[in-house]
Order: sequence, then structure tokens, then C-alpha cells
Amino acid sequence: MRIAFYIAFGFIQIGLFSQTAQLSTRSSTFNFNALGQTDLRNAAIIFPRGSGNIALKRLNFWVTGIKSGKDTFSIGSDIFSDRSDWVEGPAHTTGDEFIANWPGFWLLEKGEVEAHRKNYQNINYMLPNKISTWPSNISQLGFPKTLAAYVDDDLNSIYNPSNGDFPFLLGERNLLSVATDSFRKGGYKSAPIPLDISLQYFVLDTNANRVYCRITLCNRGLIDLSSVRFSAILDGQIGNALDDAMLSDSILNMVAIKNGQEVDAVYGRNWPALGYVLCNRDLGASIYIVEGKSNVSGEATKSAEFYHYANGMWLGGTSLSYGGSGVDGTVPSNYVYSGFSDTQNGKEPWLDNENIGKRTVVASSTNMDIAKGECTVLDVCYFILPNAPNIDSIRLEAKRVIEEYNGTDFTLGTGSPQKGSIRISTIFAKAGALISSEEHQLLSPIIYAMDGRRISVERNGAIQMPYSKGIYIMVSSKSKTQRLVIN
Ligand SMILES: [Ca+2]
Ligand SMILES: [Ca+2]
Repeated sequence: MRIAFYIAFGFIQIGLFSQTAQLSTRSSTFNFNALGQTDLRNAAIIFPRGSGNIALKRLNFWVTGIKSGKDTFSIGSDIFSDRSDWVEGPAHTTGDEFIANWPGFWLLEKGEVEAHRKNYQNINYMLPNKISTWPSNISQLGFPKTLAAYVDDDLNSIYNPSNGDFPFLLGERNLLSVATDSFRKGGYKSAPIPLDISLQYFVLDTNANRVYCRITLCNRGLIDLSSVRFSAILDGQIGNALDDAMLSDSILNMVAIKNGQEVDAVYGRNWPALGYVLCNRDLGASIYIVEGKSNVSGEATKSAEFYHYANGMWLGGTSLSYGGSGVDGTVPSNYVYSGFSDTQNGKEPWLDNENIGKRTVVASSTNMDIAKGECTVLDVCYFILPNAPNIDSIRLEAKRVIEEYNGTDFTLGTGSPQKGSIRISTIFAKAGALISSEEHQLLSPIIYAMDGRRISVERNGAIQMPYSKGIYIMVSSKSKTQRLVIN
């Protein structure tokens, strides 16, 4: 049985090796690889679209943390080689089984889901494969049932899109993938970590050069995980990779990679900058690493080394420090300042032209505790800013990203405060879970719990639901889907 399993696993790895999926923005192409595979045939971000010019070479991620209160764990990749812990699909409770024929990416546009909702009852309707396989109804023992949000239109608590259920999308264009720890490829841990991660990349505004991502980390195992950090690994290459610089901003929770001098050998004077913003959590640490065997900033191979980087330490565990080379300063720091100042702490910038070069950035969240059986959500955004932007304009774009994020009602289920005014919530608060018939006629809303259960009923021309504090989804054919917060 075990032999058969690993043969199957090997086959999957070969199959995934060259798999990428694309999301286009206004003038850039984002290529997302099969999770954890660093040997991309396509660069992570091409700008301008179709030019072949690279604005980001590779994009990858690590998850690190502490299990059982003492041991560090990591699910990581040596991004300078093909070695990666990640395998596609969800985690089994034991961590060492996988779903052999996991289908990979789901690329879905909002219009496709709208067409499905409109046409699913037509006799000649062909249910699109990506809607029928949307991972909300996994029936294999030991694996989670639901990996992606959906709306349970027919109220039977099962994702059955042929009866009108539909994937819950976050943007105009959406790309979903799921991964977990394979542990066999990394080989430096005694057991796999039964933690899985689903990433829903999405484009809110097709006229911008921004791709958001909702990252859901789920602990499927039987022990609590603490101090969990999600780290994005941004293998920078603004045209010529050898003259780049890195910025950190601990107030805006942003890291960015820009050209370190006026003229780039590939882009000339009009090079783009790449930004990465944490939207609903703080940037916990930023650091950069180099290819090779440096004892300070070299390739991480052991669990503790990934953990150090994610926590703003150098490879061996010494603290990143402000000033000098970042190793010999006297003030410990969590952020690399190259080319920018840490405004929170009033540090001065390191000058770009004194410190330019290849930048492979590790940008990490702050600590998250994920108890057994629990999930947590992190929302991030990647952006490209064209035309040799200066530091102020990069900061301004990060600010605009946060404004867009805060002003958009796609934060379903993340527990952040209600945005804008929804009259219905006021009515809920005042009248105890009763929506007036006027509101009902206007919106014809149906209220769903976050797990997709329908919880509202219609009585005497009004919508009623049990009155309890929480966050719900309100779906209406007359208005866009909204979050309903009752507190
Ligand atoms: Ca259903
Ligand atoms: Ca460059």
C-alpha cells in the first residue's frame, strides 16, 4: 500500500512540474505556479504584458511555526533549487496521505458563475467542469470536506452545483489552489505537518495591476500549532536582477522591490516596482536571503533555519540588526531597511546606491496560533507600479491597496468590522432578526452562515433568522453579495 502510494505521488510531481496558471491585470501578467514548485517555466510576473520582461522571477511561500509548544516546524522550499515540501491538495489528519488525482487550479471569472446561476435549470445546460469540481464536497475519509467557500443555494448542506449551488468568488477573476506538506521531498523532518493552505488569488479591478490573495491556513492535525507565520518569498528581478533594492514599511505592512539605480539594463529608465502588502495582518519581519551557503543569509534547509528567517533572524539565529551590514549593528530589528526607512522606529534609510543587488525577499506575517481543527485567514496583495516610481509613490500605492481592501465588501468571514452601512443590520439590531417587508421586497435577501448553510427563512413577507452575533453572507439578486455583521 505504501509503495503504491509513493509511486502515485511521484507521478503527481512530474505532472505538476510545468503547471502554471495566469491572471492578467491591466498591463502585467501574473503566473502562479503549481504550489511549491519553484522551477517555473514562466517568470512570476511579466511587465508589460506580452513583453517578456521580468518584473518578478519567482514567487513562493513558507509556513513556519511551533508544534507541541517546543519544536519548530516548517513547510518550505529551497527556492534556489527545485526542492519543495509542498504537494497539491488538502492535508489528511495524519499528514501522510494525499489525494492522488488532485486537479490543480480552478480559474473562474465572476461572469462564469453568474451564467451558471442563470442557466443551471435549463435542460441543455452543461455544468462546467471547474464549477462541478470546485473543492467544496470532498468525500474521502480523513480529508476535509470543504476547502473553498460556496453558497448552498438549495439548502441541503452539500455542494451540489447542478441544483444551483455556486462557488463563492472574491473578485472578477479568481484562481484557486490548495497545498499541503509532502515532507518526503524536504526530508528534514520526522513527520509531515497536517496543515493545508488554500490560496484564492483574485483581481478586483481589471484596470489595476493588483492581484489580491486570500490565504486560508487550516490545521487538520491533532495538536495545536503556535507562532505560525506565513512568509512570501519574492525572488526579485526588476529587469536586470543585479541592481535592485528592497524597501520595508512596517506601518503600511509592505515590502517592495525596485530598481536600485536610475537606469535598468532591461527596462531602461522606466522600470516597474513590485509591492507586497499584508491587508488584514501586520508585517512581522522582512529580510533577504542569497543563493549559496552563507552562514548568515544562505539557503535554509533545516526547519529552525526557515523559522529564523520568518522571525527576522539570520540563518543561524542571530538577530537582524539596524545599521552596518545588518549583522554587526547594535539595535535588533525585524525589518530590512535597504532603500527605505522604518518610519515606526524613525530609522534612516540605507542608501540604495550603497547597497544594491539581487534581492530575494522573505516577507513574513506576525504570529498566528492555529489550534487543532481550526483555520485562519490572511489577505495579501501583490502590485506592480510602472514607470520608475519613487518611494513615495510606492507607499501611496500600498495605501491605495489598503483603502480598496477596506472599502470592498469581500472580507467575508474574517471578522473585521462592517464596512459602509447596511440598513438591514440596523433592523436586525432593533427588531431582533426581522427584516421589514419593504427591505425584503427591495433586496429579496437570503442569509447564509459562513459554512454555507442557509439560515434565513421567509415568513409573512419578511425575512427572519435566529438572532445571534456573528458574520453572515447576504446574497441578493438585486444587490451585490454583502457581509452582514450582527453585534
Ligand atoms: Ca446544496
Ligand atoms: Ca534591476
